[in-house]
Amino acid sequence: MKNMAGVVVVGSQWGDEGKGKITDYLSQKADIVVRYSGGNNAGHTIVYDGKKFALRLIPSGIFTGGDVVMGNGMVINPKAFLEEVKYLNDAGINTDRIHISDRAHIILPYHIAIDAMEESLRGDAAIGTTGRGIGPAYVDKYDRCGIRMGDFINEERFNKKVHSVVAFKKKLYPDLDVDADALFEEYKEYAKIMKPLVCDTGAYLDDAFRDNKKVLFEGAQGTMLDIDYGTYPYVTSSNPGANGVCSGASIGPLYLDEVVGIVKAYTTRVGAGAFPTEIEGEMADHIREKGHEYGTVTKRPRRVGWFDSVVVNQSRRMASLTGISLMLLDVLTGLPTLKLCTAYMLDGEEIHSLPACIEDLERCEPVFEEMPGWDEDITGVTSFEELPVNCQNYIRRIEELVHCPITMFSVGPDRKQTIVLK
Ligand code: 2SA
Ligand code: MG
Repeated sequence: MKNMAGVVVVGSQWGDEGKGKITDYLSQKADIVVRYSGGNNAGHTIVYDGKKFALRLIPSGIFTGGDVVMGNGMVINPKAFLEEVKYLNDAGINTDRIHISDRAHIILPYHIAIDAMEESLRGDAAIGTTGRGIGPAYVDKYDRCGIRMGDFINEERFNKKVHSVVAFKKKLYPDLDVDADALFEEYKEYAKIMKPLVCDTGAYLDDAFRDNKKVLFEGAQGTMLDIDYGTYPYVTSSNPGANGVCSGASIGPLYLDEVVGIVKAYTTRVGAGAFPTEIEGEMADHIREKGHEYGTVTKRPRRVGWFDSVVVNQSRRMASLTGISLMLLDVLTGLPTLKLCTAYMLDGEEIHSLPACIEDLERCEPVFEEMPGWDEDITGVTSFEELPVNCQNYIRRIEELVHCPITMFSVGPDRKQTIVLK
């Protein structure tokens, strides 16, 4: 982080690139850390004080002592939020510094029920959602029947809204089993606890920027899960990339100075959907085990593939990445040959960006280039120069393919294992 005001950290593949780690690292220099999209479908793993923490909703910056903001672009499950607060408080971490947007939408049990119903109705075409009610909560937002934090913390308004929305939903989904009275009774108690944290976070951030505060925006998931430019329909229901920051935090684009793309040295995805560089069998199992590639929230095994520069290049374009942090390099140690996807072949033509239609993406054949791997243990290196030459070459080749400098790389979970390139 240079002399910046706003820095964005975004996942530049399908999520789980290690954003939590880099946000935690960069947030040491930030006054405020903001989440602007998604909800408890995210899973950010952070090692703090030698202990491993998994966060779903609360920004990773909670560990560094600054303020954290949960922006209007988020969908927040109050119950899950309070569980996470308790989890942090039990570990001695203060959570009074959380600011929740009065415009953020809440997730209620009927969203979770609808998520499950829709996934089972989709059968073979199921998206493989995290089952947290994310999609249905965003549907309500855009259908203009969502309940926002500002309404939620006003008992009378919440009571009125929850009854009218539940009645509306029951007409749309006659099988929906939800009791508005019971729901109100339970959730009004959560609202009371959350009320002191709720404010106009857009105004709060504007004041902070004008006060020359340093603000870090923490993306959730990854750009390939973007509702507009991701691998639709196998995406999440928001704009998790840098493109979501302005709308999801209600700030203008000129406050953003740097966008750091978090990129794995290979590729993973959870859930269904096209994945051109996917590998299966022993090699995939090896990478999955070595990289602990299991969902933070759902524990689902992640699908594994080779590095895909078409994906990262598209993410670079969507987010105007100013630098890349290359993660989990150590996982590739010991592999004799590494493959890098440089383009796709579709109907006999070489293409360099993802086709819009999922059926076409499914037909794409990756064009691979091979590079020799390295055997040396790299988990203790402290500079680029200490890396084995084959590893250096791998990094340099990725830079060329994605047209973006690699400014950091990571060789293990510890803060010390994040190396900044000079
Ligand atoms: P949803 O629940 O509606 O957002 O699911 C839609 C798609 O988005 C994918 N998705 C994710 N992909 C990777 N990581 C995510 N977060 C958790 C983690 C996932 C977990 O960090 O490990 O624990 O399983 C995440 N959240 C959503 C999802 O797989 C669907 O493809
Ligand atoms: Mg994750």
